[in-house]
Amino acid sequence: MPNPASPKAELEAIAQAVDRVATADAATLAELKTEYLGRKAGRLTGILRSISGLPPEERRAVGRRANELKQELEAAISSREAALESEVARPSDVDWTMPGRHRWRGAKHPVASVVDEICEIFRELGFTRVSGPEAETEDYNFTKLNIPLDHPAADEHDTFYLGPGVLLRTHTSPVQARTMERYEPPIRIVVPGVVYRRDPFDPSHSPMFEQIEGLVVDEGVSFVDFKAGIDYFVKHFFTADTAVRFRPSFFPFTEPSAEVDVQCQICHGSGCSTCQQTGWLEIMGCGMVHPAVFENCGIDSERYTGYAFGMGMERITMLRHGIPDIRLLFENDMRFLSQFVE
Ligand code: 2NM
Repeated sequence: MPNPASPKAELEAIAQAVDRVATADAATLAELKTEYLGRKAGRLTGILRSISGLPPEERRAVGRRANELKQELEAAISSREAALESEVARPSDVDWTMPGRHRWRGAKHPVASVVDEICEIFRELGFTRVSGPEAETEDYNFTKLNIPLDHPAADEHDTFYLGPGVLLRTHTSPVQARTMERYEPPIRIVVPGVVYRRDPFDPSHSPMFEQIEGLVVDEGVSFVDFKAGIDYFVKHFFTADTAVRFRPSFFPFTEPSAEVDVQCQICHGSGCSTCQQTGWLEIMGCGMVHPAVFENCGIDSERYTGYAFGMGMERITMLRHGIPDIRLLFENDMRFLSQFVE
């Protein structure tokens, strides 16, 4: 190492080394260490050694600066050494290619999501979401709804009886009946809930399924209000350009009654296996509430009119997601359900 012309100039050159240390790789760091702090030929070592030979007026300033730099440089070198060491240690300590342990997150069942979505659409129209008991009486489940007990629906063959006159509700309509008994019109409610029917499990049936039924009761409610309400729902749940049609039908609790079809969401009306080549999918039953139902529930049928509707949630969930078998919605197989994590 050549002796510097001026120790001050050499010290300033050495000061640059601190920055180089900060980014040096292991080999460069070793070289820098020798170059500046080497016991025999280190540049800083040389300066420190030369202090006693300097003119007295320079000694103090050069000595202080040289010691300062030595401390700085040593600190920078050891912190860089520590950083490099931890980098080098990583691959041997940890397998960075190992998949992370993911945190388990629950999610809504696809049927529950559809129920919430539909209730929200009706909420926009002023409907309140209500619920009621799953174990019911024959009176609320059938009689008050204008379904005679000799109707096939009331047969033990179709209904789960818990005891004489007590059963698992076959629809959520008993909640509508209880609401009409308890509250003055205007009434606008949607009632989601599970219902029970003695059907065997197959690709399109389940003995327990989720339904939403709705009811509107007020003065002057007409078939036009009813069609507008259903149309609003369909266009918001499906798409704004989904065609809707009403087909005459029969229910004991409504008159007139209808079935609502929407344009097939799969083929858009041209015909496919989902819509059995008709281009239409049935999504709900509905109608104007039968005056006998109003009278059975304490509502003046001369003063009030109303409409009601009911739809199966599993069926609509299947349409929405293209699910081919209703049983998938009850098995709780995580490989299936995890596809619906939002
Ligand atoms: C449907 C179809 C048509 C309905 C009727 C009533 C009540 F209680 F107001 F009379 N609730 N729900 C109804 C009407 C349900 O489901 C396919």
